[in-house]
Amino acid sequence: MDEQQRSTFLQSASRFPPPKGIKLYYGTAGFRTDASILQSTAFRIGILAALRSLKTGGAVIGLMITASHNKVSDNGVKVADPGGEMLTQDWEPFADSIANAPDPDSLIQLIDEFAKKEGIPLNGTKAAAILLGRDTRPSGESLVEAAKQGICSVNGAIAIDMGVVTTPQLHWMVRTRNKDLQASASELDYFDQVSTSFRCLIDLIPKTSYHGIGKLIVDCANGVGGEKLQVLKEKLSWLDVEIRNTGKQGILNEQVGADYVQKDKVAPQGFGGPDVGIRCASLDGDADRLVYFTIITKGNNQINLVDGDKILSLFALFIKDQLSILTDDTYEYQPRVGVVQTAYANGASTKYLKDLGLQVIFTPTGVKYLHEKAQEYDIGIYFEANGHGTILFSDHFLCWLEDRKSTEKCLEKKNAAKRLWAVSKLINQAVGDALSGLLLVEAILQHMGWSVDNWNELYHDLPSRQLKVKVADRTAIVTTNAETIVQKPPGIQEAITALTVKYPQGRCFVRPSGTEDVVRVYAEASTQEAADELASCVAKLVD
Ligand code: NG1
Ligand code: ZN
Repeated sequence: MDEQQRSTFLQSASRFPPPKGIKLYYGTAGFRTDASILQSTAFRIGILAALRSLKTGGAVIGLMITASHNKVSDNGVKVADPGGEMLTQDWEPFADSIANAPDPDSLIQLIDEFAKKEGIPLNGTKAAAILLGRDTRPSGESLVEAAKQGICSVNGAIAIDMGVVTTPQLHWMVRTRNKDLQASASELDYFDQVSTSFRCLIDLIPKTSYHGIGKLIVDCANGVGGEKLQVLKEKLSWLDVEIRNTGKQGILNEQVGADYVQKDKVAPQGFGGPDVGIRCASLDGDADRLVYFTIITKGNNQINLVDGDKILSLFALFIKDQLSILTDDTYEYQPRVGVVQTAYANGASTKYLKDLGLQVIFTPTGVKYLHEKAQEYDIGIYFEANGHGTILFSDHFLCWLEDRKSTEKCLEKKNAAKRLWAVSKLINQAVGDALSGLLLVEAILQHMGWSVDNWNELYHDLPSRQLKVKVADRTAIVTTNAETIVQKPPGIQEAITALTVKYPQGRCFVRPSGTEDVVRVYAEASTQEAADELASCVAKLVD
């Protein structure tokens, strides 16, 4: 690096000293911690994002400031790669080391060494572009400012601020700008694409089987999803949707949102007796997770949860149906369909998907792993039980589909091709997206003429329980086999297995969270009491 670049780094880095005595690391979904100690991280990851853009030949890179479903006082920093997917895992160690560099000199040394190793030009001869976005957290504005200063301290790099957006919108813009060379892919383009493809799916519903499916009420976690869903509602004025928890009154993620509803299995605030039986959905704070639910009875907040596994099952069923209209067993091209889950997937969902004849694969927690796996298929469908997931289509499959869509003579087959095409446009192929996912659920339910109860009856969840345990050092727990087996400390796995075998259909695992300072315990068994008991016994083991 030349003297001018070094002195720019020195000057700017000295304005963002790192917090003392705290080790930060790029976890399941980027850096995430109390917002008050993230300024230096946002600045430094701004630099990293610019280097990533230079390394990828000037591709647009995304930098999102969000802590998703965490409490409002937290925030986070994560990077989106050129395809809109999470930052390549190869760069995470570099992210960790620069976030923790104690002073500007050591930071510059790390950048210099890394740039040399990766062959990244730091002389300003190449351009780099970073799209910035943030959720509605009050701390977001100053963290975006810090990230901008990091980006602009790299020769040739520019920052483009997209303002308050959902996480998936930012990932979509990054992907679209790079992939379609649509240099200006904006939020408006996102809304246009999503609403047009949704309308297309609805128009393709055979008139004979069209049924109205009634009102949908959406809990927006008091986050960014509220204002964005409002835009979609205005574009799709005939869509019967009521939007609640938009953040005008309540607190972000506090007793609202997809994480709360899925983990605690209760209705969010703002929902109650009059909503019994109505189809409801919850987004999380940055609108990348989606779950559905119905309130069971007046007077309590008990719900029937329709989680990410069931969304996955609905999508998989629809895609399989459309594919079977398009191809039969004798057809020369058989698209490979893969379904990707994590150990948190309810065992009943895995059985349902396998019984459908689909290939089911498991990865560790975190969409970066699921996404990577799903990319290996012509159609890769992935979901975490918490409602984060999407569908990926290979370029090869989309070329084939485009051809079938235009050349097919049989109307039924042509329409199946058009439906799959519309799904590929509606679903956000960069990352799980609660808004586009919600529209796809709504379109499929309308297509099937299904109520939320019909959908929920696809299979019955095995009773399960999730607990969080605060421990002194969660990193002491090391797991293997897609996080289902504890390797360290010794003896724990044997004890978990000994407890689990006592319960019919028992399954249990523990792992350190990558986003919160806790160890998570998951247990499943044939009754709720058994699942609760197994989870609490295992929680005591790790405590
Ligand atoms: P951690 O905290 O590592 O369990 C949580 C979710 C992940 C993923 C990330 C990112 C569970 C059990 N874990 O990760 O699935 O969504 O947050 O938001 O829901
Ligand atoms: Zn989220």
